[in-house]
Amino acid sequence: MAKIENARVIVTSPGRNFVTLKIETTDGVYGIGDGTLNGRELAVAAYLRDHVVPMLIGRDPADIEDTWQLLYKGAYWRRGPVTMASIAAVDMALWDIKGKVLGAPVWDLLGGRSRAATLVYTHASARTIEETVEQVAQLQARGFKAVRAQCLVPGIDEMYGVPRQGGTEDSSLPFVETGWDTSRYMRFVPKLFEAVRTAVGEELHLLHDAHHRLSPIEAGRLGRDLEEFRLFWLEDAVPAELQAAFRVVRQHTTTPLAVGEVFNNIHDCEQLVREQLIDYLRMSAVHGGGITHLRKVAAFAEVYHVKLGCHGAADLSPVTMAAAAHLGLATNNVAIQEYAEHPEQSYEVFPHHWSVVDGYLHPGDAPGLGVDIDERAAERFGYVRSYLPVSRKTDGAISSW
Ligand code: GCO
Ligand code: MG
Repeated sequence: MAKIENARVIVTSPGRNFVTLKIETTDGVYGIGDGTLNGRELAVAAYLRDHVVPMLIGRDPADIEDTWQLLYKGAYWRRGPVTMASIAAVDMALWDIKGKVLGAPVWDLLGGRSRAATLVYTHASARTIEETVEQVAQLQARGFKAVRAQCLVPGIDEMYGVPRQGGTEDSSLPFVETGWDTSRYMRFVPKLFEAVRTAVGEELHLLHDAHHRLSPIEAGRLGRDLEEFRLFWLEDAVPAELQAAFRVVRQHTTTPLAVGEVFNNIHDCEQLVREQLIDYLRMSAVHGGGITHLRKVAAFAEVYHVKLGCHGAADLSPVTMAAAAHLGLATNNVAIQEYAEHPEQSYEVFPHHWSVVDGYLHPGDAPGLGVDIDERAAERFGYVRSYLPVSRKTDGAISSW
């Protein structure tokens, strides 16, 4: 029986920070998993190094479910993004190892193909309606079938989803303070989608992310105002710590609703799914406890006609994108996958077999997850302390970013 001989945490910043766990076995096989938690990377690195790795040494890498249960129940302290991202890193690495040992891609181990490839959506984001429309049209011309549109609201200087003047959107110190004004936003977004829909026609799927900034009744109103533009989804309209809040939103609009990129456990969405308050669940493999847990979440959601459209921002590493590609191919109720291109240097650090072609994500046929880490390249990009922006309303009160 092979044993886990060694496990190492690699923190690297090829354009942005990524936390990767590399597990090596006595048979000379290794696997990698993503544990990146944007803005809190070192908490996961320490949790893994100081608490998880010592528990792994000597275990059979084949027993993925048992290891998952050990790390979840064995910690006594359950859930939470740091714990679940750490478990995810171990889980992905063990699936990677299992695939390599058996000579099969992970999608094959998960039950084989349930579709040809997974539909992806990518981002258009600009500072004016005209520029946003142009970007959406360019992405459509590049073959994307689904595009998320975000645009700066006139009267707000900087905000989520829009490139900052002279800088990247997030990850800086001192952290950026952006502004927020709900009334302006609510008046503006329907105008944005009217312009985009008129320009690109009926076929393209359009999405929008409200990034947790509305109250339930405001979200109901916005959803209703957007109905005529037939969005694929309105995302994170309301913070979902209070799952029952979505009852109000649901009562007021037929715009499909997506939520859950900050969820990390099946209990975070239990009521949302059971009461059919949402259409799409956004949990990802990295923040949702790995492939093992996300599969269970998908199976639970399938019973209630809820589909998966997993988080795939650039702060989720190319390793998580690999996990998403394998899950998407093998899981019937995966509807779409978010795809944001990573900084160029990160593909040097993480060579991979997954690809996005003509608007669809393919995992490739390599054994395991089909993604690697070039440790020498990783060493060239040291960790950079970074923070997500924060947001204040016009009266100075902190709001959700
Ligand atoms: C999305 C997300 C991201 C998050 C980011 C936080 O829909 O892609 O909202 O943009 O803000 O992943 O780290
Ligand atoms: Mg989002």
